[in-house]
Amino acid sequence: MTFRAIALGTVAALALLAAGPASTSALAQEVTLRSADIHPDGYPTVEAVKYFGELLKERTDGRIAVQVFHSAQLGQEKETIEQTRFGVIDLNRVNMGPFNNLVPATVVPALPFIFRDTAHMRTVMDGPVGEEILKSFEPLGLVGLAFYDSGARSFYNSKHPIRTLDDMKGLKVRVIQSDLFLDMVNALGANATPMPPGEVYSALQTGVVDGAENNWPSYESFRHFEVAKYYSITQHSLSPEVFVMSKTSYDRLTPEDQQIVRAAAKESVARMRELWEARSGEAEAKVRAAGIEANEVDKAPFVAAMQPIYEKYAGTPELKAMVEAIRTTE
Ligand code: BDP
Repeated sequence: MTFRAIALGTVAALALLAAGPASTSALAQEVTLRSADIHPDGYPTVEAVKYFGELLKERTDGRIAVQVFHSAQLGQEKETIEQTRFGVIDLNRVNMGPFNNLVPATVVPALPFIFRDTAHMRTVMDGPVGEEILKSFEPLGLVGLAFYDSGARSFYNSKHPIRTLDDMKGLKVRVIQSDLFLDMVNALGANATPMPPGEVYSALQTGVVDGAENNWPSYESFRHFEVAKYYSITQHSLSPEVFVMSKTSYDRLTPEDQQIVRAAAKESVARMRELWEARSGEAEAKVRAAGIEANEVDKAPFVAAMQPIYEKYAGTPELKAMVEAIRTTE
């Protein structure tokens, strides 16, 4: 035996001795799952995932914990999606939008005016269509766990209120990095510019873009209301949030723990809905008090202009059936 081999063997033996049999097995079982979110601490998605973590901890007697890295600490959504696919990040809360180019079925709930209202969206996402979409993440190396509310997305900009399609003409509008969002906005006559959310504030400030589109809580928490004061209530997309787990991380869990994870994620949905309702009202009140100008919009011309999107993005028999299933859901 060479000196090097003896030395290494000794180190290994000492390490085992130091750890002791009891603590070795406890260590082997304890895991902290790392979860990504671009939103700040306190935002409903961040709090819902923390709640999921509390449920996990409780139900596994502390063996499984969750740490939420909020405020894009782990990167912007496109990057964290990649890292979650390859198991570098265990969990991720992202909008459907950044998944649109990767998972065709995620396009459907993001389609313009597909849902009649939030209640309709919830019923659909809680039902068989939602289950089918959650399963569609598997080929990407992800386990779809749950959908979270994201309200309705509307346009805002620094130039003028949007009342008619004419007001969209030539407007430079930031969109999610998704071909669907790009085409949706171009179909209205604007010039869409895909960009990660973290770059939008300065793009609005410097005039690289004139506007963007988002729900009240994001408009408020990204502070876009400071640099784009015209908020026009088009509510063109109710694209929900999705909570996914890396398949690599999921496969490391026992079947029992996998069930605990799935159930806890589903249970966090109700908590998320309460948090969302409260935050939406607060965010809207806050930006209105800050002096933004909000206006209602006659949606009919917007609905008509966006029709071609359906053929292009949901033209396959499977996706057409999904659209039909949504339309006929009471
Ligand atoms: C927010 C979503 C977030 C998206 C962001 C965006 O919660 O996941 O990244 O919109 O517009 O509403 O990029």
